[in-house]
Amino acid sequence: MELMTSGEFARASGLSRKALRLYDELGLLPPASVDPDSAYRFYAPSQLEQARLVAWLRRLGMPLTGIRAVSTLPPDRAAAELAAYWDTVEAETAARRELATFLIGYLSGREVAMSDNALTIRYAVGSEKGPVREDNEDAAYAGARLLAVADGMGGHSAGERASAAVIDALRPLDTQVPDGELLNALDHAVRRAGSSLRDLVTGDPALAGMGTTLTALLWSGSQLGLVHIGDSRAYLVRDGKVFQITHDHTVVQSLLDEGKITAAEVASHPQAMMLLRAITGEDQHEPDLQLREARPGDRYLLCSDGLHRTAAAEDIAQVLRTVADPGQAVTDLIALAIDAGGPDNVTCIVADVTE
Ligand SMILES: [Mn+2]
Repeated sequence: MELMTSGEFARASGLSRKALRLYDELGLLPPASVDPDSAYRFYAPSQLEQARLVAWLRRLGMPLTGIRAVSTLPPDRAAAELAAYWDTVEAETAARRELATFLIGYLSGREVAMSDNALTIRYAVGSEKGPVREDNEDAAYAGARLLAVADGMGGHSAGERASAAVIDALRPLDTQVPDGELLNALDHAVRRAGSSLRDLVTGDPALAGMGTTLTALLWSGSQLGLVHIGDSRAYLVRDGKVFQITHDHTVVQSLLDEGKITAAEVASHPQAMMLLRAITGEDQHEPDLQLREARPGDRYLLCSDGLHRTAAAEDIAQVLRTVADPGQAVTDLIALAIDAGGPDNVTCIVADVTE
């Protein structure tokens, strides 16, 4: 068989000699022979088809390892490999398109339309200072895709500023977040919230010691991301049963978990109010993150400790099970806390999942 010089082969294949040298270096198209003295490269005419295919696959953007595999296969198997490669590209592109659309909405603060055959939520929110406290340090947000409760602490308005800053950091998430990104988006928002509290303390050292809890739910399709830090709570009502789905980050809860105190001793414990984790201006505490499946008929309650420390668990459950309208349920829950003396601010969000 007559070999072709690299110049002849370049002309016949429509590729430059530079490209042929590159393909050789990359192991995509080794020459049929190389002169040991001159290092000139020679190609077989039977390599022309492979050379043209390599050039096409490069234009397609296929990675080198894929090109190496496909370009040496018989045509029917090469076609099948290529089809499989392209399916992967389209799936990845669809996921990236969703992520890009979300980021455009997130950064611009504008809702960007995406296909959404999701479940929707019917929600209501309420927050009361109560008769004892001078200020309301709780903050809440309720929107079509995001529900959040934050309970600030720090005194002299610092608690109010902490809870408000954290809600502000969460608010841009009330847009369509791709379901694969729910927990990333929540984690990112909590880190942003921590940074904004650090900035507040740097700007005004009198705010040192400020902090806040955060319990928030973020929806996408039928998936639900939950972020939680501190002693606000989330409950799920499903099939008539009430489940607490967050774990308090408190000293007493960990003593209870370790069996060192009993449930009856929790309320009267001297460290009953002390948090182990919160979003603060000083330390970066890790939030709990959970991914959950939402079902039509589910009901969620988010509340600050002003409800669950003050009202009896069975009374809260009774309202959640029997009061169908979310707005009325919020009113009734807040009334439970106020009727019990309302020693703390009380904030509730009730959300029903519907088709
Ligand atoms: Mn509170």
